[in-house]
Amino acid sequence: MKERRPSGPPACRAMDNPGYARFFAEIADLLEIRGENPFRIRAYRNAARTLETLAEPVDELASRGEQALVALPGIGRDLARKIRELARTGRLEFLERLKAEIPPTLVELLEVPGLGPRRVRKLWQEAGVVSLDDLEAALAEGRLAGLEGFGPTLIAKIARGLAERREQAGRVRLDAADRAAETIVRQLAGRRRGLRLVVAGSLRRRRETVHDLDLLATGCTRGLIERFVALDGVRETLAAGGSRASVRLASGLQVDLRVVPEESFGAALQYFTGSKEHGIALRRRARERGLRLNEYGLFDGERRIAGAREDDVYAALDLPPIPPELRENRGEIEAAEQGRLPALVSLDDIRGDLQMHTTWSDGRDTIEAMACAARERGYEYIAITDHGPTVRVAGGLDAARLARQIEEIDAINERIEGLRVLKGIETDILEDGTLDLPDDVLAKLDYVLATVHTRLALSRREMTRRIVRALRHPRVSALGHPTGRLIGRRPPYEVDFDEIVRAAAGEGKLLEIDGHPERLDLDDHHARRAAEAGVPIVISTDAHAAADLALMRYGVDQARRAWLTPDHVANARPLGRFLALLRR
Ligand code: DGT
Ligand code: ZN
Ligand code: CA
Ligand code: CA
Repeated sequence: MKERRPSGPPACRAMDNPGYARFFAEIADLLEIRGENPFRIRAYRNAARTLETLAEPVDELASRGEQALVALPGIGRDLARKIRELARTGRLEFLERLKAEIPPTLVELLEVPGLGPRRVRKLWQEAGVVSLDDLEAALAEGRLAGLEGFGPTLIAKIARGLAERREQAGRVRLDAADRAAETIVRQLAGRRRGLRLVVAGSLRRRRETVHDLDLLATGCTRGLIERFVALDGVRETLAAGGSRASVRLASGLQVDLRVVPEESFGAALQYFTGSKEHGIALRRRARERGLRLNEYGLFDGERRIAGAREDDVYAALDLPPIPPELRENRGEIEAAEQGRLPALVSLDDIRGDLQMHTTWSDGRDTIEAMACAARERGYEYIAITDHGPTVRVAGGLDAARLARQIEEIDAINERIEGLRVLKGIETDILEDGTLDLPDDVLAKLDYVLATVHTRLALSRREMTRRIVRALRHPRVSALGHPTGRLIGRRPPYEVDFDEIVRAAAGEGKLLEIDGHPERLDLDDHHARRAAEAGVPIVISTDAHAAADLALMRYGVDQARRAWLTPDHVANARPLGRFLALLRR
């Protein structure tokens, strides 16, 4: 399911429903930090939830007048007026006044895992912590240990969260980086045949986040640097010379462009694709052969023996081409040398998508629309996995509605040729490891995806026991987004991953790579470990609209970084063999 994002910049034109919800959630946070009346706080939280999950655009309701808003659950006159103020102006005076009354850096503390408004208040009032820097200092000096409610586990979690935040700072998600790169390449090289402009760096390696874009150009590059720094989206030119330039986009993302001669293009591509560690290992290999490798080529003395093509650089070092996703110095050079490089799974191998939501819960498109989109992608099968009843804010299905959905899927399977729609559910794993739907209901389904959405703060032991119990449930097919992380926003929950892998292997269950670029969960390390232990991996999109089925490429990218071949991937199998896997 999708989750609430921390508040973004105030919108000024049309705002979507989650946009409205964020304002009210922020008010609730601020009131709570100030220690105000709990009922008042709850009223704002309820309003946020109502607005977030409303089927109709809040914009439209607001334009119809106060009455239309007051008719919503939990929205009274005062809230209705605030919603209309937001719709009109994109701002809320009340929120701005609240903000003015507390230190502005205080809200950043809310983004640290483990810190909610109540704890932030305590930090502020009792330890004088009003910023992330203060928090870091307080942690370093051991000053949090004295605070009531701040036990060693919580303090460790805060410290880890803070470190991760610092590391993540300034990194953008893979999908955002893709969009930025595609726009730039289209604008600069769109119809120019003689110009080669390609992406290198972490984006080419398909890392889940990237710090900056590295572009390489060769061929007809006259005027390219000038056109690059003058692009629409450029906010600032950081450096510009004859053969290279760096700019910062309006989004904050830095982009480096290097122009290289054609005879060096392959060597430069190899160098700037990285990773740094892979590059170092490769240059060592060159040195061991009495050669010298740099971004201009591979040299034997003064003579360039490779450089124009990347594959030639590897070949001259007695290696087959190594896919960029593997270039992290995690054994890929040894594997290449021994002819053991995996034949990585690719998007074309994928025959089905096994996690998606429809208008039955929090998705935007109907089952039929999802099915048609899947067929257009050439899939053989999909599973509809709306939420079970626990995720009420997402319109989760109870047994009665699920029964009706099953009938609808039967009817669609009658109508649609060439695609099988599997009946599924994303059932919640409750705190004790039981599921949120009864066994006889689950028994009617083809595919049961079990996931954790609530009570994420359990101890490692409790969380492990909870998930292992769910994996042992005879009706469960797979564990979805197994670690619960949200990239840049929430670290994985505490869990003994090896224990999860053992349970999945023992029970014949699948582990998922949720390919949504916000999750990519399992990540590359985890997925590799699971696959090596013999657990089949299922790659899905967690689509909330038909267009989201295209997110499959991100799941596949992550799978490739995990060294997975089609054999490791459950949904690279034809339907019959996929179903056989579930029946083991
Ligand atoms: P990022 O931008 O942090 O997401 O990751 P990368 O891998 O794109 O790193 P970046 O942009 O700093 O550099 C691009 C590539 O250039 C990097 O993967 C390898 C190469 N490179 C950059 N700096 C160094 C260096 O100091 N030593 C070596 N060996 N290679 C470097
Ligand atoms: Zn979910
Ligand atoms: Ca980079
Ligand atoms: Ca760079």
